[in-house]
Amino acid sequence: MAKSPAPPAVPLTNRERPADPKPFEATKEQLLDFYKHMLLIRRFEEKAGQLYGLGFIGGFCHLYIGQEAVAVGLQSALDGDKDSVITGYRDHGHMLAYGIDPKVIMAELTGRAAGISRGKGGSMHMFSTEHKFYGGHGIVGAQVSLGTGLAFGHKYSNDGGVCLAYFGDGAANQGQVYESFNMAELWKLPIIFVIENNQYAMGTSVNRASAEDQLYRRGESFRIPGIQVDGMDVLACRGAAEEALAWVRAGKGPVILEMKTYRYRGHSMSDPAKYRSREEVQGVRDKSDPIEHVKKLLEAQGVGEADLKTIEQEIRKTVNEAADFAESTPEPDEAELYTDVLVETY
Ligand SMILES: Cc1ncc(C[n+]2csc(CCOP(=O)(O)OP(=O)(O)O)c2C)c(N)n1
Ligand SMILES: [Mg+2]
Repeated sequence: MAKSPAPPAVPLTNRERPADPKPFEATKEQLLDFYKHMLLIRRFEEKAGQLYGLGFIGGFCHLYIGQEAVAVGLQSALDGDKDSVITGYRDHGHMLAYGIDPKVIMAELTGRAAGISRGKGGSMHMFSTEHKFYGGHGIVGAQVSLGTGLAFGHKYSNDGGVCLAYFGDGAANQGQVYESFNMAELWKLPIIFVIENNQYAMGTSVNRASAEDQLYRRGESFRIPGIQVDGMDVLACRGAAEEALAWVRAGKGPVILEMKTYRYRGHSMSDPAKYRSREEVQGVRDKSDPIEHVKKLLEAQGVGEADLKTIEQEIRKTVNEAADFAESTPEPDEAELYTDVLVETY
């Protein structure tokens, strides 16, 4: 017998969804704060790239240059006492956005005892439980399930917190992401799924790898609303965070934020970057650099060249001090090989 046609799906537009975000109306002080944080991430990452080249940093190292507005804009909206964050291996910027001391982050990169994971995690495995920052993960997509667990924890203990789980456009094609979406919506978990769509997963562009490349729609079959955001504009990022947080805090379940961004550097320090042209990268830098954008807004608000230069000098000094510290502070004691190792079952 022929099947009767399925009833038409309720279009998502008829369901309640978060309000369309507006650009955040920042005061001059807030704008300066965004600028300083983004510039710190940029200069820190440039220095990390240099230290890698000099052999001070071993293993993998993924830089966040170009994506600064995402972490700074979103995390500036969080409640530091309650909310949690989890991300993948491109994690230095997310830590700096919290205001964590650049020295302990750089010392982690160089594998020193003073590093934030005591030199045993390196670039991809940084944690700060003090800030409710749960890493730093090298398995693509794993942080989405772990983040869903963090959100379950927030709900279970009724602590009012929201989890911000960042992942990439490549990770968005991982199976566990969709198992997580299902549980998160089913149980109305307090989580914002942040897809940092920097257009590439290693050397594969999002259009080449994704049947649905409008990634904010990836939650449709789970009834999770999605919002596409200009991830090169820190005010748009903050504005989107405000709407997403209001929705999630009201107990309405998860939201997906697709942040349209771009990474200027290779996937990692060992990427030959043969899959895109220099012109493509330069074009984005020239047209939509997130730091230049805020610099122009500050200039329009009367912040002079001299003030901007002073900020730049201060940040360079901070980063140089972090690098000096990371090069000279001691490596972990050999006995550390036997600490933080799980030997029991649990
Ligand atoms: C489960 C798993 N598969 C493959 C890899 C290898 N790998 C590391 S990063 C990466 C690309 C991920 O790209 P994306 O999610 O877009 O994040 P981005 O690097 O752009 O931040 C791949 C395939 C991995 N680490 N884990
Ligand atoms: Mg990517």
